[in-house]
Amino acid sequence: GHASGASKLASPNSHITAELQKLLQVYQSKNDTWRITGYQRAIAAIQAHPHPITNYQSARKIRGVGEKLAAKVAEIACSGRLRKVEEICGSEETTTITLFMGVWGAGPHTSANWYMQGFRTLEDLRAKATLTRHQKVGLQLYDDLNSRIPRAEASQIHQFVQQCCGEIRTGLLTEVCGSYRRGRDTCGDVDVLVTHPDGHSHEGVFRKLLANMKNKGFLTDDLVTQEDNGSQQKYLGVCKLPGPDTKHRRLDIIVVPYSEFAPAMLYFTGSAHFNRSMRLLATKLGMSLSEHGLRANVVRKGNEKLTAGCLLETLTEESIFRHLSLPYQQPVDRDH
Ligand code: DCP
Ligand code: MG
Ligand code: MN
Repeated sequence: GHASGASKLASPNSHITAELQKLLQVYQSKNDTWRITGYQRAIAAIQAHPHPITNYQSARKIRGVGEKLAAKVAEIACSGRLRKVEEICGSEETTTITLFMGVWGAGPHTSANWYMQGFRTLEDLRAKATLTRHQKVGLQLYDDLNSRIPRAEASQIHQFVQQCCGEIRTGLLTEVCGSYRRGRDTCGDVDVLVTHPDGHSHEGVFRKLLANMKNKGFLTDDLVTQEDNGSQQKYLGVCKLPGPDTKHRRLDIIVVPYSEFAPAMLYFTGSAHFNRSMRLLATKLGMSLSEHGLRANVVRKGNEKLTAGCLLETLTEESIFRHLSLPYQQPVDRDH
């Protein structure tokens, strides 16, 4: 029913999983696959647990939580934190790998490798590391790209994109999604969705829009130029508003057909964690949710889909919640 569905999205144990997530990140940076799998499984199970976990016994009852993990869960439940997290997260290795992970395009694997090669500073990377094109951009713009974007500036960036849209075609619809739409005061990047309500005039917009924004000097670097995703197109890049004192900012743009507007907006608004919960719920109901749409009567064998199911009509975000028997959640309530 409604209540049980909603409780799956807002876990009473998120303070516990948040702390375990930090340990998971450490293990990811070390490529400790055994622990990574164990932690991911346990975190998912704790997140799905409908009741607050307050002691060792109740933690131990959860599938995937063994003795050692249950002791950690109990410590967090009791003291609000984990001593082990503080020890490890303060080490030189972790601090350095975290620094390296701030280079756009460098994940935990690459960062750990750089550490193993003896690099300790961004200077070391500049001078000695083998860098991809993305990582060069990420390193060059390290400070800019690692500073949060104030909400007002994110809005200006959106307006700039909107104006560029207006110059190439009338009637294009743009929405800022991501953390901005969830009401955050600052954003990591700006996520702009572009579509056209007539159902077909979004076609050809992607290339024209990028060309227009490049002409203006607004787009300064491409990270992922064109990621075709079915009928949707995605751009990841760097922009800079006109003026001497403006910073380089990460900008993501997706152009989608109007028929996929609502599921695309739901996806692009996130949070990523909210999306995972919602997709998991859809799966449990024999449906399948993606940025393209919601499908019903999907038959699965394990993780494999045996039938594609049938596409449900999803003209609005509200309709997607309704199909899943969930009460509607405003974007600000999806920020977890
Ligand atoms: N998204 C997702 N799964 C991912 C990455 C992204 O579902 N692995 C979706 C949900 C995100 C949205 O795309 O909210 C935008 O991605 P961002 O990386 O821009 O994340 P946010 O906008 O949520 O946060 P930030 O302020 O860091 O940009
Ligand atoms: Mg974002
Ligand atoms: Mn983004």
